[in-house]
Amino acid sequence: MLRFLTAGESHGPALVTIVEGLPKGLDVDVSGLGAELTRRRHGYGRGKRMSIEQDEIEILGGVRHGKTLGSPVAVLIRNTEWPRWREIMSPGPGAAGNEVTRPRPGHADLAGMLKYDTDDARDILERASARETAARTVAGYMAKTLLARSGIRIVSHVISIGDIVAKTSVPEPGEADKIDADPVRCLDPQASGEMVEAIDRAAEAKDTLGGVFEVVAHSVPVGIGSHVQYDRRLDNLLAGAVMSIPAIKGVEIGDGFEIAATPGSAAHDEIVRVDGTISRETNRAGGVEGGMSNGQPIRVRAAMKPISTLMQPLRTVDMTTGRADQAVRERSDVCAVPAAAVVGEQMVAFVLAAEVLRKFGGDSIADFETAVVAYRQRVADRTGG
Ligand code: EPS
Repeated sequence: MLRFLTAGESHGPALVTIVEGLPKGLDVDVSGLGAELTRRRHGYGRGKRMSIEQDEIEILGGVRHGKTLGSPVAVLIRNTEWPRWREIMSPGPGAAGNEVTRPRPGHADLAGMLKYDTDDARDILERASARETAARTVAGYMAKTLLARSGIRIVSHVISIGDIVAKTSVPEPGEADKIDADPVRCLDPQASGEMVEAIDRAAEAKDTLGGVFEVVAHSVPVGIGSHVQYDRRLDNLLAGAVMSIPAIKGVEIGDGFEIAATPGSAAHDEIVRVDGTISRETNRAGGVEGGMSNGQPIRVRAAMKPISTLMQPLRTVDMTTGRADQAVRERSDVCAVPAAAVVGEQMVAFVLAAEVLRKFGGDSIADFETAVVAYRQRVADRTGG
């Protein structure tokens, strides 16, 4: 079973990721990890910290001479912000300061203060921070490396920011660099320019913006996931994993909500035979039918709410005085949809890696590859592919 855990606070000394269940012999190196972490820091609309911060990575276990050992892989990402927070966030004795007593509507602050019985929402928000997604990216990078060995490629792009909607088609893996080069990771140049302007306007108005991104997984073999139990359905696993990204409020697979308004005759992907090969002309289902991959590209979209830290704060109540007040202001991002799309890739990659490993097993990467190749061949023999 492939699994990962993360630990660490946003302004604590470091983040830690432990990934267990990877086969032996997978390439893992600090420069590859670093490049993936850099992709997540980019994107127009992010706060100052993202330009200051360098993700300092150290592999602590599970890797020898650039390859996994089959044992748990542990990775440390030092927070370069830590020296400024040494006293306030000290795991040992320290000095109080910068307490957050005025919870932000939309953030974990209030529910966390009540649940964990604290007057300082910093106890909550330091972990609820999007910083944690850097640690997830470590796990996602390893998942992607494994998926690449089975021919699966993942790409993401931004569909909308605020009310600006891109005119785009489903991106191919070969377009990944072009998407990364765009300031908002959008394939429609006109919409991209308008998104940047919308972010500038929001920043000026001391406001924030959300949006929608899409993650696409190419060349996923048919039959990943299963119809037999609710917790083995691939769409369940994908939706849950993507929904777990901070600030995500909606997830759809394929044409999702749009399909609900479409008659059955126009909602499905007819099965056709072209030059002897069984295939589909459309992909409304987003590559998943009956809880299993169907061999088409898997498309997962997510809606991100606007960031809840506002420079023009909303109304709240100070939890120490009980009086009406304004929510706390903290340095934050104006828009993090482009970065969230990169995190979406990580979560989709992790779910797919866990499910392909469940199907194909293998303690070594060679065993894994042999099983994948044999299965793909069997399916191709049946479908004429
Ligand atoms: C965040 C606020 C900002 C973001 C941070 C998430 O950090 P800071 O409070 O230090 O300015 O930059 O995102 C990250 C640090 C990251 O790595 O994604 C928040 O309040 O959630």
